[in-house]
Amino acid sequence: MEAAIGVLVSQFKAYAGSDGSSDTLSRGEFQKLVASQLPNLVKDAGDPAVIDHLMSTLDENCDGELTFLEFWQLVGRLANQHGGFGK
Ligand SMILES: [Ca+2]
Repeated sequence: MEAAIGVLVSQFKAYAGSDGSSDTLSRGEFQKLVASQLPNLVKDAGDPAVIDHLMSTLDENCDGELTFLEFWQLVGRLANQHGGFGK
């Protein structure tokens, strides 16, 4: 699990660092991360409407950027579905 957390953090930082603040994901950075890192777990990852919807459900303070903790909710949801844990 520690290795998995390390991967999540380093990948988040790599994508967050491409424009603006290196601590948060812009919409564009989020789209790139989802398309390349989560192509199977996120259905229709290439659809801009899917990205907009996900972004709006994750961006709790509605500032157009995802902090790690905002992004982390998606990891939890996907892992929950992947594990078949239900709601
Ligand atoms: Ca935010």
